[in-house]
Amino acid sequence: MKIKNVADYLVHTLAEVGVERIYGIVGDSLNGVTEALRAHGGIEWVGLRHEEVAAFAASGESQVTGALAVCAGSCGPGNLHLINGLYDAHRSRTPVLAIAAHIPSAEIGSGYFQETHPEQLFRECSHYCELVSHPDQLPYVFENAIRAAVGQQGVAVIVLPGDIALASIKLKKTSPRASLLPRAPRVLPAEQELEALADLLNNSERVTLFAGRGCAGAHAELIALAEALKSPIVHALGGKEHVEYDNPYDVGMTGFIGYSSGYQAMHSCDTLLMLGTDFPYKQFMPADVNIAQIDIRPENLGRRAQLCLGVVGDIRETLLALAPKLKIRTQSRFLDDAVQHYHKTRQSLDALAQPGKHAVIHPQYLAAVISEKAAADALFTVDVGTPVVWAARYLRMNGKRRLLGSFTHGSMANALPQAIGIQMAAPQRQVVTFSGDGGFSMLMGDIISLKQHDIPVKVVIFNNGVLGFVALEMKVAGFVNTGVDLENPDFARLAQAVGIYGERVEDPKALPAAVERFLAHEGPAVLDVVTAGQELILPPSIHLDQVKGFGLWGLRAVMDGQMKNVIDLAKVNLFER
Ligand SMILES: Cc1ncc(C[n+]2csc(CCOP(=O)(O)OP(=O)(O)O)c2C)c(N)n1
Repeated sequence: MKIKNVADYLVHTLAEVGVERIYGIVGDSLNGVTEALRAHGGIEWVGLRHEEVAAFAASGESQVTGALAVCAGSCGPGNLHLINGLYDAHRSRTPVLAIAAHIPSAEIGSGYFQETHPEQLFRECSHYCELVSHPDQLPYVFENAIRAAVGQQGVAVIVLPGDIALASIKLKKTSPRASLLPRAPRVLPAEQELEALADLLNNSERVTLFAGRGCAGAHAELIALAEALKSPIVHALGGKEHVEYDNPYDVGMTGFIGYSSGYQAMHSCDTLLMLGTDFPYKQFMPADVNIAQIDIRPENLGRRAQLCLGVVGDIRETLLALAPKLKIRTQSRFLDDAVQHYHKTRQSLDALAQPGKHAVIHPQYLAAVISEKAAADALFTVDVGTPVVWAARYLRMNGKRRLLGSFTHGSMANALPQAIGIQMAAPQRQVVTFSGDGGFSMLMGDIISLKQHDIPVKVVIFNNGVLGFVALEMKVAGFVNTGVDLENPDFARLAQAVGIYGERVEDPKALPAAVERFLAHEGPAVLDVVTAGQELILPPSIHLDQVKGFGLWGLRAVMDGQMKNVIDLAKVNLFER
């Protein structure tokens, strides 16, 4: 390709770092870039129906490939629409480059048509965000952006006025790939830190491990640590896919959507070791135990609980170096009790995931059926709302499956857009969403993109006719439900109108066969499952101690002085079953 202008050079640089596609919506100010892509021919333009979807798609892609993904929007409102997906990508710490096309450079500051200031707007959701106002800023601005996104794992934004994109350029070569894509360093704590950590663990009677997404790639080392210390392992949601499988030390989750076994294991230990987790809810952290933390980011240490020791290190590297310093414990009473508690909790959770006696589909059952029938290496995305809860509790991970969501930013409507990017990057894998009816309908315009680009994502809609998570929050806080009802169309017929497979299920008996048909369909497909609206997140048999100490609504309600509400909700749940 002949490099004539800034846009050509941008495309050439992106191809050099292995970018295969750009998600976005075209526009006048982007014409230079789209024309350069057309002329180059090596990078696909994936035109979508909403720029937020483009940013989420790039985020989904980069989270499964680990490589840089790219999205683009035209000037003003075009790139402004990227912002929520970019926040999600940045807070998920995944490398995404956004090209924010801009108004003509000579008009900046004149109150021009569509004028915004993207370099200010995207500052907070990026590591690097710069305006290109002269071709001589290249190659540095492009290269700096790529290195920032990849090296610091997050978003970089290039703000590019349409006229500058078309400006001539003399540069012909970019820096080689090795200099553009910095690899993560090996980060190992200093020897004295490792000694201090080993001392603390060796001198504790009951150690609980609390694992987050920073444990990715450290499954074997974590299990070895639990074996040496005879420790239960609790996980935060972000740790589920990396920690829960093939794990005899697993005692489940904690947090607002967690359950009692996870909570108790963290409160009945004498030392809690946090590993690669930035779990946000301080109120679930024990106050009167020793807490140590290992994290690759120093700023994460101690920001959720008071630590007796904070250690900077990569989890796998640190655990490998720590292992020879640990005394192997033989006494496993604490572990056994925690595991037994988990098995009981698990039984009560699994009892809820049955077809039930009435003609209503419980979302737990739907989640369990999908988990059973999906491919062994399926890639799941889950919408914020109760779909996250059902996925957290009923999706079985195995080290090959992945579970992605908007777990840090907490945005609705993430599942379908992220699935688009994931499926584009992994066309041979089965990609399944757990979509809320609220979340799906927020960005559902892009099922048209599934048809247009033949992206075979499988969309499961938990159609409960309500913004369910918020409805529950309102009940627990003692508010009358307001603004939560959803009047939905038949989403299966909507999908059919778009030209893709759509099936609606209302009868629990029909569900397993419908799920099989839906998953076996080769192209994009929507399964609209009418689920029970009033579903509790708390198991149905509530004991006073559970309500007092454990479980989302129990804990919250006690904090809010709303015990009566919890008991009322439990009655609703029992009655409905
Ligand atoms: C963009 C955005 N808007 C609003 C919220 C607040 N919120 C969190 S969950 C939720 C309800 C989700 O409803 P739905 O997708 O129908 O799933 P459900 O909880 O009913 O299963 C809302 C409104 C949010 N997290 N993100």
